[in-house]
Amino acid sequence: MASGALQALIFDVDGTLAETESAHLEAFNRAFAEQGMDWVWTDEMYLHLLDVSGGKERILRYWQQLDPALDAQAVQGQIDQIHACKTTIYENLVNSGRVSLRPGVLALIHEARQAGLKLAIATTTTPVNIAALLRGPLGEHWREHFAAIGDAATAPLKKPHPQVYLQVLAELDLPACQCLVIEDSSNGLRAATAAGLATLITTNRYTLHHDFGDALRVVPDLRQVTLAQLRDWQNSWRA
Ligand code: XBP
Ligand code: MG
Repeated sequence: MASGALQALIFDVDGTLAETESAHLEAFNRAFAEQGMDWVWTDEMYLHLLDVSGGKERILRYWQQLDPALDAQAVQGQIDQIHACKTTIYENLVNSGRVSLRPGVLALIHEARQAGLKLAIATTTTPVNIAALLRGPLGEHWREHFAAIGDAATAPLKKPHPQVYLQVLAELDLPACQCLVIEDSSNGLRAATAAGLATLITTNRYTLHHDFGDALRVVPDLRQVTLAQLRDWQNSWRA
């Protein structure tokens, strides 16, 4: 196998494997109500709040916008409680069939596995959310499809920090030049690029306006994207 040949695909989760953010938004608002907060995030607000990766970090940023004098440490316990409530609601929404994989995702996962590539996940979301999303389309043994998973539990420094991508590269035991990332957001692109990784962007309504200048390519979704196409793009990027 040529030294730089494509050996692994690394998938982001939210917005990439599936368009999850409207379900996340509903879960945040229902958690606020259950926790007695009079907050309601509109879709427009959430479009901007998504500039902050990580649900807990997003709640803190919003609270600090409401109260610039907020003592972040003093409210961290309450944020953790709100976020735990949100995660339970989100998991139930996904388990109820609210979210499906984006077009082309499952086909590419199967094609890559059949071609002997390693698959990995690098996300800022919470581990239970990954399981809830993938158990349906990939079955109970969904975890076996992935040689490495980096998430909010393994990488506390959230995108655009490269920590989760550096962790996944180490776990894959592959150089960045033999891997390709599939992402949806500028934070994700920045994190992957900082880890030396070529990144294909699949856009969605929450990220269409983002700066994707450093992307290998930008496509609307994976419907027209084959493994051969990814190899070509990755070879051109390495050249
Ligand atoms: C997107 C995120 C996550 C989700 C919410 O993750 O930034 O925070 O919006 O999930 P990805 P949590 O890196 O997969 O695009 O509330 O579990 O953080
Ligand atoms: Mg994403």
